Formats: sequence, C-alpha cells, structure tokens
Amino acid sequence: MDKFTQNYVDSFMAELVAKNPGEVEFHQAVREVVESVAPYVTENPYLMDLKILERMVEPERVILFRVPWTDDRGEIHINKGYRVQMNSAIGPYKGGIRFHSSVNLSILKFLAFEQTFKNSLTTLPMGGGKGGSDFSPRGKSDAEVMRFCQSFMTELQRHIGPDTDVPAGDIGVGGREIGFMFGQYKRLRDEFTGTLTGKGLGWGGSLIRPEATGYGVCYFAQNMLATQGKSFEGQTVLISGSGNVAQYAAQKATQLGGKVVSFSDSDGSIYDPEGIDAEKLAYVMELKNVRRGRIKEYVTKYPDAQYLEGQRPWNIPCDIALPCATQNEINKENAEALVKNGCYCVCEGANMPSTPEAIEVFQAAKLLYSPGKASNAGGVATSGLEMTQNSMRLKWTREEVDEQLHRIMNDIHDACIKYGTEEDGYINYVKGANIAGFIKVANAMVDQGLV
Ligand code: NDP
Ligand code: 2IT
Repeated sequence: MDKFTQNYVDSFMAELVAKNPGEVEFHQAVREVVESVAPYVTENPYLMDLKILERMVEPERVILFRVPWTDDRGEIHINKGYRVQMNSAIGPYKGGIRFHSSVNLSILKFLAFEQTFKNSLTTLPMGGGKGGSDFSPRGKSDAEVMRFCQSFMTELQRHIGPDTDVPAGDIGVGGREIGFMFGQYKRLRDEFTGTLTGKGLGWGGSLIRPEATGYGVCYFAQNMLATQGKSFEGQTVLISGSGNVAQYAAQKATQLGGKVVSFSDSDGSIYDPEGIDAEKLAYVMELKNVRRGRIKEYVTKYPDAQYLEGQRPWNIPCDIALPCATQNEINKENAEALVKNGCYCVCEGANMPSTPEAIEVFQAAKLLYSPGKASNAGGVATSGLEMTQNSMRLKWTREEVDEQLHRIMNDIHDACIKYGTEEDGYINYVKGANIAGFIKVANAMVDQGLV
C-alpha cells in the first residue's frame, strides 16, 4: 500500500473510532474492508469526493426498542431489541436476527456491515441489515420463546416489509423463532407476504434454505480446494459450532468424502477420531434441534469420542477447518496451532470467526483462507431465492434451488479470484470479496445521489 493510501486508511479509521467509541467488533469489520478497498478508492478519487465509504459506515437507520415479556412463573423481563438498517443501495435491507446474551449494537453493526458486502456478492438485489436481542433462548420453554418473539415482533413489524426489510435467522433464531415471529407479523399487519425468510416449508419457506449456509460453505470450499487440484475426498475436517450452519456443513462435507471429527458449543468441543457419519449426525441434529441439549452429551452416546471441556477444537489435527460458531473464535494461537498441525484450508461458515491476527497467520502461511462474507453467503442467497419464489407465488424443487445455490457460490468464488489474485498467484479471498462486494454497492450509491 502506498503512503497516501495508508494515510487515508489511518485517518478514516481514527475518525470511525472517534465517532463510534467502544464498538470494537464494528471497528474490526470496517478496518478489514477499508484496508482492502482503499487502493481502489484512492485510484478513483470521485469515490473520496462523494464520501462513499464514510456513508457506508453510517447505518441508514438504527432502531432500538424495549422488549417486555413474562416468563412461565409470571415474572416480567425486559430485553433490548434492535434492527440495524445499514444499506439499501441495491435492494431492501436483508439479514438475520440474532438472539444471544452477547448481542449489542457493536455486534449488530459489524454484522449489518458485513451483510451489505455479502449480499452484494450473491448477485441478488438485497441491501444489508441485521437485528436481534440480548435475549437468550437457552433454557427457555417454548411458551417463553413464543411470548418473547411476539413482543419483539410487535415493535419490529412497523419497520419491516417485503420491499423494505426482510429479516431471517441467525444465532439463536431458527425455524421455531421465525414461525412465532411470522405469526405475530401476519396477525398485526393482516397480510401474508415474504417478509421473513427461513419460513416453514408448508407456509412459504424455500426448500434447501435450512441447509443452504452449510452446503454453500462446502461448495465454496470445493472451489478453493480445486485451485490446488484437491477435494474433500479423504480429508479430515474440523467443524466448530453445532447449530444450523455446523450441522449442514458437516452433512455436505461428509457427502463429499470428508471425515468430520468435531463439533462444539460455548461449553466445549467433542472430538470423534472415527468421524461423525450420517447416523451420528442424525443424533446430533435430534440432540440440538429437538431436545435442545448440549454437545457434551455426544460422548455419553458415543464413548469412543472425547469431550474437551471449555475448549475450542482448533488443536485437533486436520486438513480443512470450517469455523461455524461465532465471531472471533479463532485467535492467533489457534491459527498457529491449525497451521502447525497441517491444516491447509480454512473456509468460514460463521461471520468473522477469525481475529485479524489469525487472518495474518493464515495469509502469511499462504493457506487457502476465505472470509465468511464470501463463503457463508449461501444462506442469504437462498433467502433471496425464497423472496423470489414468494413474489412469484410458486415453489421451486429442491434440485432447482440447490443448483442455483451452487451456481451462486461458484460465481462468488470467480469474483474473489478476479479481484483477489496477487502477483505471486496467491488468492487473497479477503481482498477479492471486499473489493467485488464494494464496487457494486458503491456504483449504486453514486448513481442514486446524495441520500
Ligand atoms: P445456531 O444458533 O444454530 O448455532 C450457533 C452455534 O454456535 C451453537 O453451537 C452455539 O453454541 C455456538 N455459539 C454461539 N455463540 C457462541 C460463543 N459465544 N462461543 C462459542 N460457541 C458459540 O446459529 P447458526 O448456526 O445459524 O450460526 C452460526 C454462525 O453462522 C454465526 O456466526 C452466524 O452469524 C453465521 N451465519 C448463519 C447463517 C444462517 O443462515 N443461519 C448464514 C450465514 C452466517 P451454544 O448452544 O453454546 O450457544
Ligand atoms: O449472516 C447471514 O448471512 C445470515 N444470518 C442469513 C441472513 C438471511 O437473510 O438469510
């Protein structure tokens, strides 16, 4: 990076930090993008004059609201509800809702910012948004979750709509929560529209949407591996998390010939050196999705596996790592352990799971490394396909949706190669994804004037 561009990055970040104090995850996500796109921006000074990047880091709108609800004993609880409507230059705001005790404005702004570039990469017309609450569904009854979702939607419904803002799931929000929120939305608005995605298959949902993020991660990884003449066949695969993305990443990686040996949750990891085959995965799905249990129980059912209490899986030797839990779950030491133990491909299913220091380790070692906004875009892409089907009032087959998902992941990979290939041939997927995602949104903002 030349001196002028470096100064541009430094002063941009200093101003961002001063204007958004304490929002460390948001600073982290913005810095990664700004470092990638700064050379493009300084080569195209009209983007600087029009303050395109400055506008991109300021959400178009942030909604913050009170969510009161009562638990099964009648006690009243108050949570915070949020929706960050980040950027609508290329389509209605689109992005998930996260229910987790850690949720705050910094985390939702980082997610909404990432979503803007991710959605641009999908080639579909979707802007960027994200929402959520510091409510934790863990340990709550179905009735409590329903009352919470209804209260959350009672306020959110006035800010969303099929052509305005279309939420979906994320951590802590799956089919059950989308159902409760959709029911309340429909009741209050008196309209049946495609306003939420990830809906049930019998009431407007798209086939393959539940599988899409995890499958998309593996389709993207297949492309990455192919650049080195490799495939999943016979490879040992580490997966973190044990929720929606982790489960379907495991299913597809196994179908493609890989041996998945781990899952995790916020309490610890399980390591099954024999591999988590289809039967064991069916057990995990029942454990997590129906009984809502903890991953620790896996070792009671399969005693040859180990439970690593309080640990992430990154010290286990592997060829391919698919982080599918949460942000900043791979730090510098974890990255060094992965590289040391022979991992040569890290393909992110979660959003921003690697810290900047971890990414530096991967790139210095010339690993195949892809950021979530490229490799996990299959989920929101299939949400886009759900929106299309809802608007057309028809339903595509499983094969049709899967084929489109596959094509979109291939196209995103092509875009990363186009904008991310460095002089020595190394594919910098971070740079590729950020520049490709940025150009489309920036051009739309230029065309639409100062709004
Ligand atoms: P789920 O709620 O289904 O699963 C989340 C998993 O991650 C759980 O196993 C959970 O364990 C674990 N986890 C959550 N927070 C932490 C934490 N702080 N530390 C350790 N483990 C944690 O969510 P998803 O599978 O949908 O989401 C996983 C990741 O993928 C997130 O980063 C999300 O943003 C991203 N993503 C999701 C998409 C989707 O379509 N669902 C699309 C694109 C990205 P526990 O039960 O202990 O909380
Ligand atoms: O991070 C993400 O891309 C998601 N949680 C999915 C968003 C969506 O609108 O399907």
